[in-house]
Amino acid sequence: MTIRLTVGQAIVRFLAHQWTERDGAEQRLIPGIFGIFGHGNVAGIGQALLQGAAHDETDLPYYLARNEQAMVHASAAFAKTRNRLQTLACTASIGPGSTNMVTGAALATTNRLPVLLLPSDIFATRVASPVLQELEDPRSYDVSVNDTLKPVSRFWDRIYRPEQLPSALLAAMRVLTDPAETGAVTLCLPQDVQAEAFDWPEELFERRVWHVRRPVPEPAALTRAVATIRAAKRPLIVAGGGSVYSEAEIALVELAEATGIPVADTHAGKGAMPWDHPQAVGGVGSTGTPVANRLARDADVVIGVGTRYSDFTTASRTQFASPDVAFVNLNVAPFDSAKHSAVSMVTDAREGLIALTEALATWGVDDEYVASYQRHRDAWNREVDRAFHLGHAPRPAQTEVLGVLHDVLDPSDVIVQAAGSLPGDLQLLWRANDPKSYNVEYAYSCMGYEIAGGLGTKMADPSREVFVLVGDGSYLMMAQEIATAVSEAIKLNIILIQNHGFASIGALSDSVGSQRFGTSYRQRNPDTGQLDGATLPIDLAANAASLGADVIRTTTIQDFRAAVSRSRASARTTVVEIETDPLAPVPSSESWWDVPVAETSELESTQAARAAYEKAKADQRGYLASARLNRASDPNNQKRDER
Ligand SMILES: Cc1ncc(C[n+]2csc(CCOP(=O)(O)OP(=O)(O)O)c2C)c(N)n1
Ligand SMILES: [Mg+2]
Repeated sequence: MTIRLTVGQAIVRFLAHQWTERDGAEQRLIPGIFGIFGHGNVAGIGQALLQGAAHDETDLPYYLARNEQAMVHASAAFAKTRNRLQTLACTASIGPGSTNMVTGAALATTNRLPVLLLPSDIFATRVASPVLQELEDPRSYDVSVNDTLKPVSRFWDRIYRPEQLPSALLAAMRVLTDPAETGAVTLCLPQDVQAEAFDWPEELFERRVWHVRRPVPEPAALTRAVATIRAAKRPLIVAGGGSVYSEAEIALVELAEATGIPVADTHAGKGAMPWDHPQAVGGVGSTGTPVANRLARDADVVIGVGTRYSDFTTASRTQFASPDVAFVNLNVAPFDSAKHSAVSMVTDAREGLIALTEALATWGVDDEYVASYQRHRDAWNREVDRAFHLGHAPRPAQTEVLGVLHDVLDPSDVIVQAAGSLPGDLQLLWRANDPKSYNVEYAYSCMGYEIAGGLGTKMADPSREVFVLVGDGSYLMMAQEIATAVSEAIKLNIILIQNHGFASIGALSDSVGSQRFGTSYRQRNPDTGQLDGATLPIDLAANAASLGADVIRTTTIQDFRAAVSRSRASARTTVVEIETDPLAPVPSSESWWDVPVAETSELESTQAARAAYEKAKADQRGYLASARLNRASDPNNQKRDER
């Protein structure tokens, strides 16, 4: 039996019948679709969505976004909240509508988050070429602007003929639902092909359940990992996003408690172990806590669980500083598992942790090691309390803003963030009780993710209050999804931190000798010819109000505290603005980040920064030593076995 449908109608019907299953629980893989219509998709996917909703009862709700980049961010945030078991699709028109999705796709792929992109494309028949928004590459008519989505997609295809669609759809679903391969998946849909009819085999539209695999470690890999860990005196676990997506929180705590090993985390792994667990030592790396960073500096074995070891995690390969440091990596992706010459366990995080706990049953670290990091941890927690209640004047410090949020928010409320000085402050100071309360996108650190990401987060879990933290720079880059939140009655709390420019890049600029050049929002000064005139007479709160949000302006921490409570209690999207001092002090991470400084310069500030840079750079490591060989000859191998 066949069913006659257009390509657009077939895609919509197919997507409505895709499910995922893990641990026996089934859920729709794609429970909705974002879009912005243009001539590329209005008559194709657009018609199919209308017909699906009106006549076929195809359950694929449509959400109208305001910017294509933002709709991909929202879908990525949705997928992150749903542990990659579900995501949203995005339909865009041809040309700019589609290229607007490139940044979103890159964000999804770097963060290992599934999103399904359906950019429209130029006519397959080419009879009317060049069409509106066609690139027209003189070297090849086979090139379109959608080719820019290739390097940022984990699967990319263009459907020139209806016959190609079934296999492309199946490949797309496989990549979306594979924990090791997942990321942006792109199916380019020429606008004529979207409207073309075809007789599809009925089975294409049957309910399909995609099992999300949990690979178990190879016994030999487990043996190697256990031997390496047993030889360790000062091991440290680094919990990354993989430990969250695999729902390995309990397994992580069990391994830590059974062995005494402390647990540090990355942005994506934050909250995998609750902050107040005595073995949780906070973020590690360039913006990590001094507790985790001191442990990292001395660690002899680093156990990476579902981490991609970004330069922020390794402090550009300086944080794990012991000369013979060995890595044991648990990762579902061989690509990540093999990093830093590790003893590699290609495994689902939860399965790998359970296997390690069992195999290490009689082993543990020395009591003195535990006592020492816990003493340091207690002192650090007092330091965080101090930063939360700094009393900085006349304008408050950003750390005090975080202090108020820490006091007022419910532990289950969600923080959404991505770029600026906030990710650093949050990784250093924020106390996450569970991983779903912390959605900081720090693989792509994309200004503009914040509000769009908040939207996707709230759509994925309406039961939690979502707090978007956004700097003035990032707000200016992408605030338009407030309109979407208002139209869909999706309630967001948006904390807008006004510090008149880039506090983050200003501090970075200072540290590399570039004197904060071009990092604050100022008018051009006729006397100097530079952007160092008066602060700008712009009103972002008024902008938010114009988009339909309720707005509360605050200047003092006391007012801010009351405003956050009011916003939280309100049913409507509310923006709370606070002006902060971008130069207020923040506790040190005792770490480094590799940002190259000009090797030759006429500026003294740059010369001084270069000297400091070269000194720090000397500590950079290759992490090339084979961990297994280093450990095999360790005389401590058996000593602590039966304690
Ligand atoms: C799309 C994008 N462009 C540029 C950057 C580089 N960048 C990182 S932080 C930042 C400034 C952010 O300013 P704001 O949102 O006001 O935060 P603040 O630094 O003041 O905390 C810039 C330009 C980025 N991360 N993303
Ligand atoms: Mg700013």
